[in-house]
Amino acid sequence: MQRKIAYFLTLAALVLVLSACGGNDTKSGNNSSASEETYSQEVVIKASNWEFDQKEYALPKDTPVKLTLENLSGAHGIEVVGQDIAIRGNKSKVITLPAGTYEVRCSIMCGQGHSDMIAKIVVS
Ligand SMILES: [Cu+2]
Repeated sequence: MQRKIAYFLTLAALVLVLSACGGNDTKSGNNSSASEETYSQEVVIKASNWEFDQKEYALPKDTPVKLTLENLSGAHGIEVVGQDIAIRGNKSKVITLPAGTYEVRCSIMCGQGHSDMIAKIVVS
């Protein structure tokens, strides 16, 4: 009888240890994805048919910034010319740029005004 109790206690302890490990795994996973999302500010670019809400967007240099594209009308994307930065649809991306002026264009063929959808990102 005592052996059976000892067996169950061991089993219970094992289950506790295993579930604790599982919990830690999930936590560390969350932490690492959170650190990738660390940024100092968010810049929202609003796109509609067929323009961006601003001609220029100011960003701080060498600083992670969350760049968000919001489609108010139509389906648009953005690409930063000469950089490996592209966002399609209503999404965000954390980017870091050195000082400079960058051209932003719509990256989705969205209709007659597509080629007019150009803005600047000024990083300083
Ligand atoms: Cu377009």
